[in-house]
Amino acid sequence: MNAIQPEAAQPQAIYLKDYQAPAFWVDQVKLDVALDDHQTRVISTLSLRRNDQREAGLPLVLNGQGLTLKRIELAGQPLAETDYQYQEDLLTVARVPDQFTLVTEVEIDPANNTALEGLYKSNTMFCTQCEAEGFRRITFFPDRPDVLTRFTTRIEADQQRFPILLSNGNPIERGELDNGRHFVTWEDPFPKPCYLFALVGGNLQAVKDTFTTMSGREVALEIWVEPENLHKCDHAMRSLKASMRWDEQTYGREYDLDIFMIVAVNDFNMGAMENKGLNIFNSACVLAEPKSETDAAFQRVEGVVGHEYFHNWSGNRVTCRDWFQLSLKEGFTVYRDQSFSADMNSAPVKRIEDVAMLRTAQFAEDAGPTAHPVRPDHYIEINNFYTLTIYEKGAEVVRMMAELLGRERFRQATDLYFERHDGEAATVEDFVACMAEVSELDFSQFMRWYHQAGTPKIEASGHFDADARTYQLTLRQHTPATPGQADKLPLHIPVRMGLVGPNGHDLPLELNGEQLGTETVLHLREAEQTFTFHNIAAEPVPSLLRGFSAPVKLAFDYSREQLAFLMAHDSDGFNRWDAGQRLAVLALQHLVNQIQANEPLQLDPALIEATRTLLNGEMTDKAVLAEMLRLPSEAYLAEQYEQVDVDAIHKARSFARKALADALYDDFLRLYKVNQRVGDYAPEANQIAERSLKNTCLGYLMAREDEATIALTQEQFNCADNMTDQRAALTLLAHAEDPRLGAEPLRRFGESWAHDPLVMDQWFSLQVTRPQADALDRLKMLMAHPAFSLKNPNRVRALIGAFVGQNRVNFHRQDGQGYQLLADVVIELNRLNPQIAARLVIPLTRWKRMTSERQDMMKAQLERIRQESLSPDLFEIIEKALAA
Ligand code: B3K
Ligand code: ZN
Repeated sequence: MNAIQPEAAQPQAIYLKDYQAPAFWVDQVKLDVALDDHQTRVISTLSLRRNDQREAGLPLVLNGQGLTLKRIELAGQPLAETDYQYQEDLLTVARVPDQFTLVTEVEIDPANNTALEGLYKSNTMFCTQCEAEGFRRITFFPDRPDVLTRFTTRIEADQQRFPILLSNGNPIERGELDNGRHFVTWEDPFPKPCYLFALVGGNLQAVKDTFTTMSGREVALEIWVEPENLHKCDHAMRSLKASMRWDEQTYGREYDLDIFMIVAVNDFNMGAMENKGLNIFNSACVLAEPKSETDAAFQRVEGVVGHEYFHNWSGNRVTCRDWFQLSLKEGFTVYRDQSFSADMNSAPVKRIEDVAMLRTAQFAEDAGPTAHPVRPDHYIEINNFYTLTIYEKGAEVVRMMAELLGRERFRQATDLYFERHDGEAATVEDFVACMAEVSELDFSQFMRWYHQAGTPKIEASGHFDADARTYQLTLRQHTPATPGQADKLPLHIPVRMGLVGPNGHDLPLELNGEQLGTETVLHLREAEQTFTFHNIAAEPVPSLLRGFSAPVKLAFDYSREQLAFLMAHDSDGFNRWDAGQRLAVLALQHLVNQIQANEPLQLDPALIEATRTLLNGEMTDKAVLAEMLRLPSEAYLAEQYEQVDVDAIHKARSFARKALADALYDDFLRLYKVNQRVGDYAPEANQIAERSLKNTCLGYLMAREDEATIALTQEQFNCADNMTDQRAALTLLAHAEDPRLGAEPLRRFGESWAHDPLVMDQWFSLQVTRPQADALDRLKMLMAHPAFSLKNPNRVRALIGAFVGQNRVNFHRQDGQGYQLLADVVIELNRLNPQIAARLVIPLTRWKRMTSERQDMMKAQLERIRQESLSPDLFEIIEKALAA
């Protein structure tokens, strides 16, 4: 009774406009899962009921992928083979009553599931990943988010190998069976879509705690890990409790079940998953301990624990009607986790980091062949749409609405949304309707943010009229064409701004006879709009898009003096940083020009002076200072060009680092020394800031590779009592031009951490991000390392992902070997793990931005991949890349 699989047909697109409500509801599902490595048996009992909103007499159609069907019974009677059909991943029963019970028994093979979707094995444990469409790999079901069902799950397994058996909700029964097996039954009182189902079986241990909710209920908190990781859970537990309190205080959201569990697994496609009451995490996003994890890892854990916890309301209690609405839960939840992290740490730095990421990676997505709107209108493989556009740009869209409403009304609007749609599957329109209702604002033009892909560009210009005492600010907006969307309409863009007067203070703003204080939000709605400010005595410097109030590219022809002035005086911390970035971009672009013209290189003295001022200034926020000292990344610089010269950009940036270090050696050294901590390590904001500043300084000093700095770096590597400092030093040694500097430390480090996969991921990464020409050879060597496996996504990301994404000069080697290696890996991963393959290939799809010889080599590799029998994931991406 195996599925009949026809010859691979071309994968078809699904359209938002074709949405129809489900033909059947599932009031209840009882699952009975008998775990076995290769022959797991799943018996499901579905209580089905016809949706009376749909046409009469529709057949029952259930999803099911790769299932071996053993038994099927309708209303207690076995179905004859002529009564149903199982083909092309669909089980169809033509004639069914209006209400009935369907029992199916299937067999699946978790140990051979390398796609890591559905039920699979990671090390010695069983776990699941069902979002978006993994549940159909476990049993037959209407696998769509608008079918909400009550789940009861009985799990049985060998007691010795799998003493811990977990699922969603509360445990209601457990017992021992013959043959050394046992079972536990879980019941989830909240109806949920099947993508939130989870199941875990393993030899796990837990760190336990409790949380008392705002209404006084006690919730049991458990973090389940393999025994060797028990000492790495404290930070996640602290973060969980902080998240729970924060969501009560900030959004009035209380946790609903009596137990909340997190499980750490080593093999995971994404960061984590918000399954109801049973979050499953990539171990890299939950485990953290000072000796083995860096400050960045601690912050990642806090952010991801928060994100998944916040989904309990934004995603689980109110879920999505269909996958086109993905940003409804993801954009909103990212906005929530960003605000949470901002409250827990340095808020300006959090904003700077988020924007830096958006402006490099998301803007690049917007400008490439896979560009799509925050709410796409079609897709082939939904897993390809867990993108920066859905998540990060989606969060920016929510942030703009929060900005438009103001804190209090935004809270009223989210209260209304949670209350009105609790227990429902909602749409983006439902969410925006709550914003509109509470604020009485018109969001119809704003909705274009959800429909139009691409990064809008605002060209701003100013005109000061001394006689009339006016300052005219003209804003022109334009969104470039993206695949499938040639013409764009003007968006409603909130532009937060101020005018900085010659004394460095914000001027009072008078617009259309209205006094607006010293800062205001301009509403740009037309393609071009001019705003005239009155009573302006002297020429101001405009500070535009404060706090990055909209996800756009803003161009204004600032002079270097104006940028240095804003760097020093802008009252908006974000724009002070941004002015510094703009100044650095100008200086680096100038170097790129010199390189391309074969001229001698000279770094803009204005950048040196601005940096000197920073190093000697009064800035108290060390975390912001560290950010301000950081030069724009090569990826961000690349974004400034239509046609990217990777080698020139790399050379320019390296030259600038060295030039700054030469000119400001004493200042960097002094700051490095001043920021040596006394006392015990703690992953708390002040210390994190200090380490970040110290290691940024050391990074500059090491650009010189002089003896004194080498000694300093070696000492830091040898004596550090925490991974942040140790890894910073190791990276500098391993990236040094002289390969001998890194050799011994790398060997020692690799040996002492061989037992810890998360640290080994770092060890792999920092070797292949080495900018020198031997990086590709090292990559090949490391791929042959016994600890490397294409089956582990973290390892693949640590090695191949890091090389491709963070080592631009070497990925884009002139001989094309970087491209070839990526294509080789992608072809292999296409068979093993299509999701990871489709993600990894993205840099190759951005060929259009490269110079022509590189374009040809990149396209040749894409063509080579296309020759394979492709998964829908890869098919969709490759087709888009080659159609561009
Ligand atoms: N919702 C999950 C992502 C699932 C990915 C499916 N391919 C994690 C998150 O965003 O919280
Ligand atoms: Zn999420």
